[in-house]
Amino acid sequence: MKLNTILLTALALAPLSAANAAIDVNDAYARATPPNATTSAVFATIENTGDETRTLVSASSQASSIVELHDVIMDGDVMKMRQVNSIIIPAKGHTTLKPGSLHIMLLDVNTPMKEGDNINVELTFANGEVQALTVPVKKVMSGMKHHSHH
Ligand SMILES: [Cu+2]
Repeated sequence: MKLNTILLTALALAPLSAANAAIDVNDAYARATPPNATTSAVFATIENTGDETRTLVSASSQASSIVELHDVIMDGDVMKMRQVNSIIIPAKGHTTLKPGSLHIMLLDVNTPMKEGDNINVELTFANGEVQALTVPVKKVMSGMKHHSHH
């Protein structure tokens, strides 16, 4: 009864972890890179429908060999980005990554990211869960003061 053996093996390998889909990532987008720029950022609303706090501990992308979690702080009148070790998503709540606030920083973009492109982003949580995303690239105002060059 070889067929039965194969069927049982397939059943045993079926995923048991479908219940942990507590993280929903909505409205994700990445900032298109200006000419000659090698940095970009990814923004999204990360929703936690579960009963336990989730902690985002790292992110990665094929679009950039260096990816960091960043926050923006005010240093006097100056907005500064700084790396953070983790981003908390409260139970039954959400955390918004947006310009001028928390974001996923791409620090070594190897190929220019143009509006209409998609990049892959993987989010790793403290419990080992990995969320793979396909993120569209959009043109975004920087959120910080900038001057036009004329
Ligand atoms: Cu940053």
